[in-house]
Amino acid sequence: WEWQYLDLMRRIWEHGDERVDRTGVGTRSILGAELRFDLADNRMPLLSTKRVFWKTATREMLWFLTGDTNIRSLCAQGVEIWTDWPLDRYRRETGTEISREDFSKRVVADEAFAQAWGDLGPVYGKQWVDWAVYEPVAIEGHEGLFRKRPKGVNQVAEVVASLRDNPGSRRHIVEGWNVAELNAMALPPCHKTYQFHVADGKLSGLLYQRSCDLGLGFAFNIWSAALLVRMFAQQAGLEPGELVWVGGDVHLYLNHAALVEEQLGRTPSGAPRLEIARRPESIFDYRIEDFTVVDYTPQAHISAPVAV
Ligand code: THF
Repeated sequence: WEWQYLDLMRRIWEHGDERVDRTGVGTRSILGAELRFDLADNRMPLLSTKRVFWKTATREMLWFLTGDTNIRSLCAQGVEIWTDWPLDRYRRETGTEISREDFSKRVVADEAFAQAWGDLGPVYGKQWVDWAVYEPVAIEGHEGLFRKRPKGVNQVAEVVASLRDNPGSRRHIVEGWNVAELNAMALPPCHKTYQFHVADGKLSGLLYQRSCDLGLGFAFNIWSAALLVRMFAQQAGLEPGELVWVGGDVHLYLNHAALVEEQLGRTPSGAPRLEIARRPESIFDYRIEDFTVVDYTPQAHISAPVAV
């Protein structure tokens, strides 16, 4: 399967439309791509042509499932993949020179600071487990009044239930793109729509990703999507089926040239698998210790800068 990825990378690098993007870094970009991966035998789409820190991606996924949108608990676990956005805002709004390391330390040590500066707004976790619902209030003389329900929609819990109760449904969807709240998010969701499909006792998943940083984020996004399918499958008593990844704007950042060249020169090898040690009570009870990857012998990590 990894050849599908490398072929896509080559195609974009050679033929993508070059433009200056939101971040100012510049990309080569195409619209529309599809990759397919068979999750049978616990196999996982973990790139072998560079080492991918799957535990970091897994911690991020578990953080999404808690509904948390503050980077504090990530930083406390040494996960810094979301730190650059709050850091950027802090530097911009206060004019303070602070290193990423010091910022992250302060977020962990100082709760009030974390509350003021560590929140990303209503991003993935919030939308997944607590999508805000407004209902009309009937007060005479105050028509058109709405109030927010104390608890929003838990899309994740609802999908687990619908997989069990109505497997043939075409509505097993977890959606991150809450149009009315996009402006309040540090970044609108990239991996915005997950859809699940049951056939023959197997659970397949489709991720529609509107924007994909193919050199950096993709490795995380495809791993996490597969992980989510595995957790849903286990919770619903189904075997893992297929993962379908669909990209919208799929791009390579121009400052990833060295990564692209290095990675395209490498040959995929091996078939890593994910073992899940136990079946937790619910989809919200997984812990990092539950996951073990076996048969993963990647080539060296290739570091590349993230565009903020
Ligand atoms: N913005 C951009 N430009 N690219 C992205 O991939 C991206 N994301 C999230 C939100 N905005 C994005 C953030 N996710 C890394 C990985 C995922 C990220 C952000 C950064 C990263 O730096 N990975 C390194 C090292 C990881 C580590 O420190 O352990 C890597 O080499 O993989 C995509 O969802």
